[in-house]
Amino acid sequence: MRLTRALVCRPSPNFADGLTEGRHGAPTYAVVKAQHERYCEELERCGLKLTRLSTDAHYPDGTFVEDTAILTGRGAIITRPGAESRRGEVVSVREALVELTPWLGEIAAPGTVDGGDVCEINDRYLIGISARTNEDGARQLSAILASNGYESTMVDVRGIPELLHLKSGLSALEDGRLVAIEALAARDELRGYPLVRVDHRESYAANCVCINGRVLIARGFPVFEGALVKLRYDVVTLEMSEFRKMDGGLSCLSLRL
Ligand code: CIR
Repeated sequence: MRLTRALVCRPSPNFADGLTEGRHGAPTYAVVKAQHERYCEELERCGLKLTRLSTDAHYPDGTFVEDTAILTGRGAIITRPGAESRRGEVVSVREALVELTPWLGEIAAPGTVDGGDVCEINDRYLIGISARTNEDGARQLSAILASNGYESTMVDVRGIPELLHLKSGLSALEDGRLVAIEALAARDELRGYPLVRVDHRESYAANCVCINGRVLIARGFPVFEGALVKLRYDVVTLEMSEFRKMDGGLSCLSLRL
């Protein structure tokens, strides 16, 4: 499906106050801004028109817009983020999506879902159960998807401590291949999909994004980049160091439709 638009949100000056396990040090705001601008330029180069949500200092994690909604080809679902500090982020996303999609579903309490736990491949949805997405939220999401004609499968990732979200270790490529870290590659739920496996030393790179024939990946992961090039993907690398420090990956910085 050709994508035409993306929602993004500039990082707030208090970006460093967001949630993080803190394994990679503290981000530098000037570099955060520059990396985000470069990311936005690349989305535009892929043919996407950007809707820029306004930055709100109440939500230092607000730049990770992907967690606030699930976009399908037919409509969208507003999530209820698992982290309480992030719940209010959905308000501005809902306002923007009302104009852009035919219908809006919603996850209700006590369910929680983060968009980072939802991976779409060929109109089927893999829904991660994680520290952020609970079983109730996953069941609600699955029911909304089913009533709109989409199948889904739950993937419990709570036993994989290095994963914040399912998509921290899994991405879908446009031709039906999945990119997966070793800890996910052997899972039954992924059986039948051709896989590009990501070596554990490069696991951060497994979160990547396909847009209109190009694959955007994090810079600095040569083995993974080489594997994609060998498979003839059109690869673009982006510096993501400052977002990684806040446990965010490439996909989390936009909602694409
Ligand atoms: C958080 O912990 O919620 C943010 N600091 C990072 C969220 C990253 N989102 C994503 O991977 N989908």
